[in-house]
Amino acid sequence: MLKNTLLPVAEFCQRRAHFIGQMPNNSIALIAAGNEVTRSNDTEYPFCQNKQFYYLTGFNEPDAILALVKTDDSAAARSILFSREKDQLQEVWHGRRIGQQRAVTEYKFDDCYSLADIDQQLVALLANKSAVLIAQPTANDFQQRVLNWLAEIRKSARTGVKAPSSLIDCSDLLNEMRLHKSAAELDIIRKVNIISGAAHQRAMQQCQAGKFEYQIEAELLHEFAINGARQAAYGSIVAGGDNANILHYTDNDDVLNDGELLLIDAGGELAGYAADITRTFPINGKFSEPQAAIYQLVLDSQNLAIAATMPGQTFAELNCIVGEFLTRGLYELGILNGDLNELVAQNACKKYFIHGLGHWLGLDVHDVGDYQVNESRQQMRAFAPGMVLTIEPGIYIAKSDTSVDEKWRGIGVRIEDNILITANGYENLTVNAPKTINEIEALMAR
Ligand SMILES: [Mn+2]
Repeated sequence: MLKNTLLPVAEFCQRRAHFIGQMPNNSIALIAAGNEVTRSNDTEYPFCQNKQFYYLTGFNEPDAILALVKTDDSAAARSILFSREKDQLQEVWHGRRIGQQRAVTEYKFDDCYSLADIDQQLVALLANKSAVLIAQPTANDFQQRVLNWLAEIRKSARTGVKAPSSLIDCSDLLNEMRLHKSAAELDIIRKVNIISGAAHQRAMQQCQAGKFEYQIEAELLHEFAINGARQAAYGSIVAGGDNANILHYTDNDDVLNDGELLLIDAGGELAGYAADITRTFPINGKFSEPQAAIYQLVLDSQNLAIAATMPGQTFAELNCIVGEFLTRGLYELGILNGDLNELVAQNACKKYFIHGLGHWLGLDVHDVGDYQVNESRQQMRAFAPGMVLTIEPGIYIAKSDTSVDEKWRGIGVRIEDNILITANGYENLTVNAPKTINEIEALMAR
């Protein structure tokens, strides 16, 4: 295992070899690590590695650059890392560095050089190559640095040296690789789902009217961190009552009111991989009748979508299934009025189900990978074994919505699970976060 990655180094070597196999002949790919970002004066935000760089290296230091150099033979290609030098004083103050030697022995790069040598080395490596590949997203100044290296080579044009003529964004190649998870990646995603599910359980058990949203957030973060998921994968949404109707609510500073629902959308990050789970439950432990009606409708729609998840299925089709089901359900509850067939044809539930049904999940919480969004913006990508995605229907009725009966107002419900596509169907990775009304009420009664 490579430290902090929970993956064998061979997995990163395979990824580089696979990527190199798809690079054009006589090209070089330059993939940059993330940089540290100032939070306040001389302190930084917790470092988050650039995920494209991390995927190919497992190397977790800032500022490094990976160069994959391919001539006309993949077997002769070289993986070269540029990284920070060992520095006793810096390491005493700021932490240990891997250094160049261990980058070669432990991370299995063919060569590793100090960042101090990068200008000279890269100008030599880039000379007479046909193409340079970079991967978005990358820091803006990195693109400028690439252009500067190319300009440096052009200065020697009269000696016969030629600079690469094309600069290609290779993120599609990487994104496509990242969309299909390996067995070892799936083990990590399973683990972080269990940790995150336990955090949702803890939130339900600790919830009480009069507490503040941030106190429940603290319970989630505790459960993530104590199990090794040191960071949340994204800003936790802990939204009581009408706050649930703000989709990306992260203020988390309101008091929790008796009789209202609490929507929590939170997942930990383990070895770079995210979980993304949403649960909605009554603050006092018992669903009111209108809350239960909306909750059961959303849950039934989610179960319907999950049951239809299998290889060959698409988000577009699942959105249709859930759209029709929610529209019929809202009509039966008297929340949507008019001609049922027309409402279904218009997908009228969109008034209350205001986001898409789900997204890819992996190193990024909204993971990379083409949805094949066509002109009508339909998500036609066929699911295949090894893809991981979320299924997260929701119904949001704002407190200010006077078009519905008062009893529905201020109810916001979302239920989100993480689903792996398998050869025969699916595996629900979100196994320990209570979801039925009975399970939730039983856990909260204890
Ligand atoms: Mn999500």
